[in-house]
Amino acid sequence: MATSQDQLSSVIVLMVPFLAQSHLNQLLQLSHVVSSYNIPVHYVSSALHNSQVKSRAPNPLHHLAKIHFHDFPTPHFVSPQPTKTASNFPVHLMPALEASVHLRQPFSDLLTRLSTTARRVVVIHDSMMSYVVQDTASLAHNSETYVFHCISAISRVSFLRDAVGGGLEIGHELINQAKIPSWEGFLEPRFEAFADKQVPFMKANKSGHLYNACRLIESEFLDFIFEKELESDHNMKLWAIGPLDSLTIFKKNSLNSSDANSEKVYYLEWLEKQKPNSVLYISFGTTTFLEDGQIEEIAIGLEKSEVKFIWVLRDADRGDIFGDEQKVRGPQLPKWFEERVEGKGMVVREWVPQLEILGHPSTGGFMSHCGWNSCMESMSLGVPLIAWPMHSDQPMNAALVTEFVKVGLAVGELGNRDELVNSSTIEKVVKKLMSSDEGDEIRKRAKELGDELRKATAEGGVSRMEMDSLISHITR
Ligand SMILES: *[C@@H]1O[C@H](CO)[C@@H](O)[C@H](O)[C@H]1NC(C)=O
Ligand SMILES: *[C@@H]1O[C@H](CO)[C@@H](O)[C@H](O)[C@H]1NC(C)=O
Ligand SMILES: CC(=O)N[C@H]1CO[C@H](CO)[C@@H](O)[C@@H]1O
Repeated sequence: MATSQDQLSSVIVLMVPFLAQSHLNQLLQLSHVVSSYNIPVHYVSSALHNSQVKSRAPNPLHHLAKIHFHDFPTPHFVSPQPTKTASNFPVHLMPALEASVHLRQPFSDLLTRLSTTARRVVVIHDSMMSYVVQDTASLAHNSETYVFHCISAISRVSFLRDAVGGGLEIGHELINQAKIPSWEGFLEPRFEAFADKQVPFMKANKSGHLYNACRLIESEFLDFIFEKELESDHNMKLWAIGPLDSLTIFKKNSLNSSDANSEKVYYLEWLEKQKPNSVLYISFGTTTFLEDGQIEEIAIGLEKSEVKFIWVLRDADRGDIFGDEQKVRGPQLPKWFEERVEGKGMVVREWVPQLEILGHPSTGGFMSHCGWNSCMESMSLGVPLIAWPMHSDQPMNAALVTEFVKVGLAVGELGNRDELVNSSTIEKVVKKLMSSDEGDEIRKRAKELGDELRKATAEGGVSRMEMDSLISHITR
């Protein structure tokens, strides 16, 4: 087979995501953006996780066809049921996350093969996949490697501050503020051990860093991070390419499921009938485990608030989301609940198109665990949040939303994770956001931010310019 001159003069991109839903999703979104510039994109993961990210993609399917998925096997891993942990971190996912190290050899083989077909191979990998891509520079001399950071800039700042011990060396007023939470206590040792395995391979042979963060929201935090990166290597290339969410990547209309499938799902149909801004959307993402007692407090609080709602109530993901175990129990609601709230609210137990719910005019608030994807989607769609962070970077995202950007309310004080959040706390915060003047003010700010973010990602906006700059650099 002859390799044409065209192919050799080209640039191809290999995306290497970490094997957790929120990470898989972000690099898939970046894949869509990069491929929209007519650059071939290869998405490299385990067969299981490729199926997972495709099955949950909110994007029209024909877009997925433009991306080359490479499905690699991983050894069998156990897929235990989620449980309550002291940190709230989903330790039950660790066997699946740890299986990622087995992608080192298949990735190397693929890289070696593809590097002969292009002028330049650009590897963009999750920071948690540094171990897997460690051989890139030695295997492919025409390669460049970029680290993709899936967390907000404020979370990264908190991490850097923790690393120097409580801000000792950081002579920066903003960064030392107590209202930026520390990561301390929000991870588990087993995950920290996994992250430590990445550290030796995080810095060497990297051409740059990409942050899924936006100057409009986090400019001071980004300045701080970029300054630190340039101090240690003044040639480092840095971009803030966020918000990378599907709304900003595809036109809103093409996310409208009624186009593809004329029968609207029941909860969207119900949403259609509600007043503007009257419905609270509740979802705690794919890694939150709630005890039955906590679910009951939420149920009582919601009923007492008399606010309309759509509550997505699902078990946390197992390591293998397609395994039979995933379907076993499901979270338990109090028996009385669904009958008593009939007409007032909906409990949904399936995977939902979150953007369609958030983008609907009837939706006026989002009670969220504050995963970074959820925060960006809510901010992009101008929906204010009730922040109920659980673990990892979620407390920092919650602080960003409530204390800095001021488009949300906190459900309560952090740090009381052994106690349940009681129904009266939930009732109060729900009423405050959904039916008070203060709530209306916050909603107004959220709408304005949504408008600005839409401009940022349109032609000439700050985020679009960063993306254009990244693309022209890798194709130079
Ligand atoms: C979705 O598409 C349907 C049919 O094309 C249209 O009637 C409806 O207004 C659209 N909804 C949104 C939110 O864009
Ligand atoms: C609910 O929790 C809040 C905050 O911890 C506390 O101040 C309040 O007294 C509790 N209310 C009830 C009824 O237990
Ligand atoms: C091929 C290449 O550039 N390898 C380099 C990767 O980084 C290590 C550590 O800095 C260098 O020793 C290698 O030469």
